Parts: sequence; C-alpha cells; structure tokens
Amino acid sequence: MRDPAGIAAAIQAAESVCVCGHVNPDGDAVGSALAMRLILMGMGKKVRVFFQDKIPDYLSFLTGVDDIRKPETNTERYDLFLALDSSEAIRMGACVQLMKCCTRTAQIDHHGTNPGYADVNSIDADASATSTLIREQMAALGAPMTKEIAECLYAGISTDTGNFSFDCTDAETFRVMGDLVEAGLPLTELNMRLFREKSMPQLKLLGRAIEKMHYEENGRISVMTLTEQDFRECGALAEHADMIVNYGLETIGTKMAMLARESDDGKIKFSLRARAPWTVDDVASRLGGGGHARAAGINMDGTLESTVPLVLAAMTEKLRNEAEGQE
Ligand SMILES: [Mn+2]
Repeated sequence: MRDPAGIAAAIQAAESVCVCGHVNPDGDAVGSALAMRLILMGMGKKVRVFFQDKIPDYLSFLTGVDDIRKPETNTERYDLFLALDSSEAIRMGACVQLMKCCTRTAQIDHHGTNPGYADVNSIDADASATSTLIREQMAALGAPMTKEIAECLYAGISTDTGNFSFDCTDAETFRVMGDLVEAGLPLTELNMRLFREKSMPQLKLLGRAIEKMHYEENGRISVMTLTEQDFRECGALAEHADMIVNYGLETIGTKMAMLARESDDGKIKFSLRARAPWTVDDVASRLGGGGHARAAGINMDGTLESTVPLVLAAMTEKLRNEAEGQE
C-alpha cells in the first residue's frame, strides 16, 4: 500500500538519511535514489547514497552520481534508512548491513513480491516505477521540482516503462512526465542518451545475441545466450546486456523471450520477458527469481547447458497452459 504521509513523517523526523538501492542497479533504482538525494538535500538533511555495484555508464549524466558510495566504506550512523526499488532486503546486497547503522527504516517500491521489510513501507505494484512514486512523495514533503530532479525521475520512469511502451505505463506516468517537462526536462537529448546511443561493444554484443538467437515452440519462445567469451570478443561489459532481452520479443509471433548469460559471479543470469496476456514472474519465482509479470529475472548456479533447459521447460509449460484458455 502507498504511504507517502508515513514516509514523509519518517523523513521529517530524521536529520540524516542513508539511501540505498538494489544490486545491478538500473535506471529506476539510481534515478529514484539520486532524486531523493536532491530532495533531502533541499530539505537541509544530511544524505548519503549507497549502492553495492557499479552505476552503469548510461546513467553517468545524472546529478550526484559521483557522490554514490560503496556500503563497505561507511563509518557513520543515520536516523533513517531509505530503501528504493528493492523488492527484498537482500536485493540490496551488502547495503543490507547499513540497516543496522540506522535508527529507523523505510522503503518506497513497486514490486508486487515485496514483503514490506522496513518499519515504514510505501509499496504499489501498479506504479510504473519507483521514480513515479517519488513525485507523490515530493508532494507529501512539499518539495519543489527542479530540472535536476526531473532528469533523475525521467531516467527511472522511462527505463522501467520500456520508453513508455510496457503495459505498466498508465495515466499517472504521463501526469508525472508532464511535471518533469514543465520543470525543463531536456527530453530529446536524454531520450537519445538512454534509448538510442550505444557504444560499439554494446552494438556488437546485441548483434552477437541476435545472431545466436533460436526459437522454440514454433517461434513462440525466443532464446538468446551469451557466454563470457562473447562478452570478451565484443569488448562488452555485463551492463551492455541489460536491454538485449527486449529484442527477443520483437519477432512476429514470439510470446516469451529469454536471455541467459554467464555473469562475473559465476552464476547464470536470466532475463525473461513476455507479451500480454502471458506472464513470466511466476516462472522466475518458481526457480528462485522474481520481478514483474512481463519482465522478470533469475540468477542460477550451474552452466548455460544445465540451466537453460530448466528455465525453458518452465516457460514452455506456462506457455502451453495459458495458451489453452487465452489464445
Ligand atoms: Mn523499478
């Protein structure tokens, strides 16, 4: 349930705030955290932002990105811990430890699987992004919109909605966007940065993934795999694979897409996507992952050879079962 008033009370009672987001940070986690940083600074609070993992290069233009710290460097205590876009406490990785350095905890999130692990929780699974919820939070705090905050929130909202195309994109999304544009958001420039421009290694990796793509179930499921060698040969980083799974859904007739990649931590990282009415969050949670109805992920121990068939079998079963009633 949304609780902007509860979060506002917790923030107002705090002099110092520790803001954290999830591992493998995306536009929404970083955008909402850096927006909160500016909002809290504007209120005269002492604020520190922590992420366990590196911030992707495509977000390097956001105000405050150089001020983000690693959790292990912290030596201070805070009045309030504020988790953003993190469906479970463990999704924050090493940042979870910082909860012990804070008197109270609060969180704002939009994942339906969130158990409400903080003292004060504001959660709405229907919100298009955590960054969308920050607009309402600003209203509850009486905080003014600025161009810099607008850029942070745009990064979160535009990436979580697939550039305003996923079915989570609702009227509230555009109402918030109206406020951001009014505050001077450089929409054309940032759209180019976030959705069009790619580095050469990133484009090469995308080409490699599409080249290797194969189809199952008469083309209704697409499967892409990337090995550590693929990343090396393309000169690509892990973050360059982030959006590739979406291309798997772009074949006419494809209902579900999988991208499986070898990751630096030795695990196999799965990204799953589905077209309505099909869903993949249940497939992910059955195998120890989670996420949204049509965009979910899993990290699995093993090799591509041992894990891809397991995930594919779960997707196939789901596709066949749902197809009976809905196609
Ligand atoms: Mn999000």
